[in-house]
Amino acid sequence: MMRGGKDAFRPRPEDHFTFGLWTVGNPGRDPFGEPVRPPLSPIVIVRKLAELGAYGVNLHDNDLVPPGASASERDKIVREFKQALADTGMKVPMATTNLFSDPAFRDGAFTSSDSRVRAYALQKTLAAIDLGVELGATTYVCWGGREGETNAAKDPRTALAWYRDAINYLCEYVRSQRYDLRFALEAKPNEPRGDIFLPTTGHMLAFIYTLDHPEMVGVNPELAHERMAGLDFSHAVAQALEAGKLFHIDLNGQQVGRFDQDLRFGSDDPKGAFFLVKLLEDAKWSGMRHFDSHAYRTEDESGVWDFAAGSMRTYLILKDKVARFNADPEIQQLLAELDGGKSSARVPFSELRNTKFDLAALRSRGYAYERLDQLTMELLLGVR
Ligand code: GCO
Ligand code: MN
Ligand code: MN
Repeated sequence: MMRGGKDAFRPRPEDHFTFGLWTVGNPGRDPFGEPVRPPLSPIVIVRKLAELGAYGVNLHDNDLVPPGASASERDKIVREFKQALADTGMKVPMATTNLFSDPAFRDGAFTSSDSRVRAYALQKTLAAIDLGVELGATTYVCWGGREGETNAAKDPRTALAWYRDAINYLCEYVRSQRYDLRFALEAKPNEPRGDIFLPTTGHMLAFIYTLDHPEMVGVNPELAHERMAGLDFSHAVAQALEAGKLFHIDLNGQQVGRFDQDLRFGSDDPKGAFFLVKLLEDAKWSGMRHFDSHAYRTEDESGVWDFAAGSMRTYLILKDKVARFNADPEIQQLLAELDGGKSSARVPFSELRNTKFDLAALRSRGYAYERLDQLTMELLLGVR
């Protein structure tokens, strides 16, 4: 449906927009500078995002419970956080573990050369799974931010086997607890210095089918991560959708060939963002539209909320453009004219062997993609 009226692009919980506590909570620290914003408490984040029309928040264990908190401190924090969720109707659909901040993970977590670190990473993840499930999460993201720092130390095959053992162990834990939880593996090609094992969504998909319980594991593709590798994000997401493996998605903005920028969704490459929204909406994907991005370092708190509101608004504007694209007679006419015959996929080999093709016609035809693309651009630029 195309939207009209003055609240046309106002987000609502049914739109399934979520933010990480770490995204709006990002204080603006970067490799060259200190934080520029004071920390925001998880409760303030929940209340403000609810006001803006989000569906929920996602979190790493330590976004909510600081490392080293005692059991009673943990329980108090969780109780107060749950109260904020109940007061606002906000949900926690996804949870994850911080396996990258602690210096213990300097050689990775599931692929650290030190088996004690690998065991500690699993112990931390079991506790974080319990926390996520307690908050209602049904998706658990695994992102290996520090897996793969240097090749001198280990055979990558060994590291991948450790990685596999870890995910298998976690699946076994979830089964033993009878949790309603699925894993979503998030690929990223590299950090500023280190490479990361399983660098793209395609690598993750191949890896999943080597696990003990592939049915419990899907992917969490991130726009910025595929773009960093110079890839077309929609193609990665389409492959995941087709395989029934799109369990979650991280939306943001990113220029090709840079380290991750985590820009506001659609603020870079709006055309790519449009085709992504088109893919998700045409597929009627029912999952969460999660924004894994943060405000410019120039911003104060009000700029952070402008960033959050803008992320959702841009998605809804693009969704409206998708409806216009799908209803545009000229665009639809061009699409309808594309195919000139029947597919050979199922015809008997003998029939295909004897088919006569008008090769002169096939060789000389034009596809009118210039017109189609220009019409798409005019629609996006607001003159159509
Ligand atoms: C990054 C990642 C993270 C993960 C998050 C959830 O580049 O820093 O995208 O933001 O998504 O840790 O696992
Ligand atoms: Mn990222
Ligand atoms: Mn991410």
